[in-house]
Amino acid sequence: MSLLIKGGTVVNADKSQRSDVYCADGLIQAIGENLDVPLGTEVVDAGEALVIPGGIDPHTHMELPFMGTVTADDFMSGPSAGLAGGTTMIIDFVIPSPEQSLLEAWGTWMANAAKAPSDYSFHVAVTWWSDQVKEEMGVLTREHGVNSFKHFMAYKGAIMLDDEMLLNSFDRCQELGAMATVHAENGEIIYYLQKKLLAMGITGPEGHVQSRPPEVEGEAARRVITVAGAVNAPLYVVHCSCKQALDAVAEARANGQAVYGEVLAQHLVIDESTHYLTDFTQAAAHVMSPPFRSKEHRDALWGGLQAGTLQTTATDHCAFCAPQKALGKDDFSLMPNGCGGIEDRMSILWDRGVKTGMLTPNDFVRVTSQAAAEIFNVYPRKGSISVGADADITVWDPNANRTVSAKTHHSKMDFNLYEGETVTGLARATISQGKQVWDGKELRVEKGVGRYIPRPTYSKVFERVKTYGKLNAPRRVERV
Ligand code: URQ
Ligand code: ZN
Ligand code: ZN
Repeated sequence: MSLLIKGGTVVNADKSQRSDVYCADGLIQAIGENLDVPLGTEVVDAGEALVIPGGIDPHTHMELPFMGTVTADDFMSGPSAGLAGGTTMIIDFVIPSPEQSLLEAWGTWMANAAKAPSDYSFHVAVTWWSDQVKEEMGVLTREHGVNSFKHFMAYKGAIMLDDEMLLNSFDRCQELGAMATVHAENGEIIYYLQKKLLAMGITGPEGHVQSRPPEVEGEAARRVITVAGAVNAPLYVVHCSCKQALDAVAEARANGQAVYGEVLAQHLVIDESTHYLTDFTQAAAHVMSPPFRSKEHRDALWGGLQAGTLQTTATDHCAFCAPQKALGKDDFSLMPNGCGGIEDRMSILWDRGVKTGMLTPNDFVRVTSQAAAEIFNVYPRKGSISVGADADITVWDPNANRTVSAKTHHSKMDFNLYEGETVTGLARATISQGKQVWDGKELRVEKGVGRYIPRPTYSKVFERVKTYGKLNAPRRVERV
């Protein structure tokens, strides 16, 4: 199976060049002009389009059991929707129940993901703490290629961790050479405000956003950055949604701390007013955590992405349909939290970021693919158009446009955050493992050909944490 992408401009995060790309055996074999390729090689015409590394979405939840239901997209439909949008790899989450063996949960998620049509990997959530958890984290890094562990500071009474558990787990991450990642919202304040709002009779989706003001996210971000610094653990803050979280990440990075930030496409463009829509189904469809914010916050997030304070973009694709959201029809705190978006992330970033001049095409590649590959240590196998890299490639048409709709998207969700929006920039073709799986109109995916991608520990972020952090440089005084 060999394929030649002809006539395009190869765009990596560091440079762009007009080149053809020859793929065979699932790998990029040659990049250049007038390549000599075997007879029978399939040709994909990329004339005038950009040839970019397939998108990597470092934050998705396929088949996640959560808040009394299971997300609507499974490991076949979700990644297929991603392929139609130019995303060729996801990093999903194994989320054990408290007291559940991490290894047992690992086995469940690996079985679920076996149906995937494209490559995937897993962050593993630490949802409780014990010597067993500590031991299993070691097994997961040594034997299963896990190099990132997720921690939730929200969702009290479910998967929320306290500071002591965070310290234990972050210290273990540092010891193992693994990245600690975190959902930073103060779950105690949220829980308290939820009860107060419900007691006032505020039971609709508008209660969700009022129980999670940006200060609640900012406090958790600052606290978790301090916790990570105390044990010298590199930290990745997922779905930064507000100025307060962004400022916390920026300050930590300016202090030389190994802190990284992620922003979701939807947090860059969707407004908090969606939580106050009078149509319940529409308002409920927007319930995710952290909630959507005002323009001031969105402008700050765009600035953070431009400045490199935020390194990656993701979707947190956690799809619940209207009947599932209705579980919270009388009590917003029972409404399954999550929105979709895996198919639209790259078009949104191009339309609102590159077309408006906030991001260059090279930035676009960095924030949709390369940065995630580097941080989670699969670069340059993933996140680059380079000889020897996996042939996960998107032929990106910077001028074509499409109108987004749940009627035409490939997710199983009955709703689309960007419904009716016409966006410029789309995947004219998507290549996965050297095979064209999307041609701009049809998916040609094959169930189960996706591979689990192991991620080695000690990514380059660990080059910045060789010495102890400012908070705990150990020093001993010899006294006579
Ligand atoms: O918190 C998350 O990241 C998961 C449970 C998805 N839901 C959400 O509202 N972000
Ligand atoms: Zn989260
Ligand atoms: Zn999530």
